[in-house]
Amino acid sequence: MKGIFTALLTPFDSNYSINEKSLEKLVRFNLDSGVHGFYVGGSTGESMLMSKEERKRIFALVKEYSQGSVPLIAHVGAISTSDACDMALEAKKLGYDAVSAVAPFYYSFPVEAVKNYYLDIVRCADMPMFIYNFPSGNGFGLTADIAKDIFACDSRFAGVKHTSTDLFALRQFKQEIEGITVFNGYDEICLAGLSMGADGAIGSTYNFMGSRFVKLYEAFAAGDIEQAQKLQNEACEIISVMCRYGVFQCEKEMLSLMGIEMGPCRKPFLPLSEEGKKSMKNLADII
Ligand code: MN9
Repeated sequence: MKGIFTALLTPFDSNYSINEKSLEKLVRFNLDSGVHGFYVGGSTGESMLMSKEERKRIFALVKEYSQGSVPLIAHVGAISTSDACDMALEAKKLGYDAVSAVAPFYYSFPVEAVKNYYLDIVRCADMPMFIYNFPSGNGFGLTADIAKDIFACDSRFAGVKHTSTDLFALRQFKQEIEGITVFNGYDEICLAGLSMGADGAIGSTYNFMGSRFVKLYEAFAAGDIEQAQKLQNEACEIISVMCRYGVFQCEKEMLSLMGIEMGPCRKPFLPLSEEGKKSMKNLADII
């Protein structure tokens, strides 16, 4: 697995229920834009604000809508090992290609507990596993030493989704763990991640600008750094504005303007401000 993977958003209707029609459109739109795979039910998909049953439903819908055309990674991370295992079993049953999980959070679990959590999931899922490293989101930072220790326990550990600006750590994962696949996690440093050895990138802004990042990925692979930088720099300008008003809310607004009704983010996310909506309108004209 490599290339540009969209971390799929979850469209909701005005009652905050999953909007299945829009999800189908979103999957189709992304396939048309050429992305190489989907990361389903991650942070971007608001999975932490959804029930286990809803998360499983999303897995099933995306599997159905994408019709086997690209690899699918199911994010099953949860605070509880048994919930994560339960969702991993479902992903396996549905024919997903891999699972991924953020470290368990809230109780500041010691490293040994985090390690056991990952081992439990990979054993019950019996499929390739990508550790989701998101230190600023959940307080647990994966180091190359910890990763090496975990990966040595089971050959089904496939890689890391590295949502961190620490690109030295990304390099160390690649350097110290043979055969590992690393996905860059912050879209605003996609090119930097690739240049440090990332095999691809998983991100939220690919929902609406997947084709731009596919071009960036291809330009980088072809050694056209100038073109890759141009595409990254323009993307950074767009992402800067989105960060100001709330990334997921802005992405949903942008897609709604593009014709895919995405609805609001679930509470406690704030609704997008009027100023944010205006900015998205202006951006939509130049994207
Ligand atoms: O999945 C996303 N990570 C989070 C990756 O949202 C935590 C990124 O795509 C960011 O949304 C994006 C904006 O900061 O890079």
